[in-house]
Amino acid sequence: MRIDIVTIFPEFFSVLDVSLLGKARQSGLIDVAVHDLRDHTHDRHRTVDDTPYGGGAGMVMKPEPWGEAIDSILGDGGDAETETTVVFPSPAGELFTQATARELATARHLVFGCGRYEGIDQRVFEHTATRARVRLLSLGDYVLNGGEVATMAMIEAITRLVPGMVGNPESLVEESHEEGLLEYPSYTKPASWRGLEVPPVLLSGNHAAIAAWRYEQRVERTRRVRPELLPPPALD
Ligand code: 97T
Repeated sequence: MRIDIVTIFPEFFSVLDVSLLGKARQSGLIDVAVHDLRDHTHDRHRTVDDTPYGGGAGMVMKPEPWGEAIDSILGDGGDAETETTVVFPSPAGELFTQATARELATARHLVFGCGRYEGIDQRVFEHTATRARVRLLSLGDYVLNGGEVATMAMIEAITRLVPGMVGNPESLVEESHEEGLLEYPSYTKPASWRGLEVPPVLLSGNHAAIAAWRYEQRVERTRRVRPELLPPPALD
């Protein structure tokens, strides 16, 4: 998988070298390149934003540097690059979920465009959509200063699903959200700690009883903290 990141804070992504991703990068499984949006400006001040048409607070990112940066990554676009998905993290996007991560983990080429929070000129999305699949994706209902942190979270969620990334494939499917339920509570030794006991069923050696208890814990925890994840109750 090839990943290109466009940002005004390229140094932010240096952590990719030391994280789990570093190994995958070295092995050639995942190839990440970070691009400074300001390298695609041509004025003395390397300007990437301007005041919004129609007025209002804040600044909007200018289309020209984005156009050049996207051109340089996609090539000059003789053939429509259908194999590429360009992701713009945005509070106005559709929700990024485990299903989105699973889908994007099959892509050959992902591009992440990190905008500042006031946003990017709308025509950048329209123009990029003529060259690649474009997705505006939100991590959730809160506001960040820019797309960088959201991009890091999405890259981690996506790349850990790329075949060959995780040693034990079972550890991928059993985790929270993979079956639409939250994870069961985990315990390790000692069996008694500061007066708190590990649930006896986990020490019983009864694998069917353990599996049933864990499933019950997942359903109960999901009902308690994330009821919207459960299927609606039957009407009859
Ligand atoms: O708040 C943002 C600003 C810029 C880019 C993305 C975001 C965001 O993404 N998920 C939630 C908020």
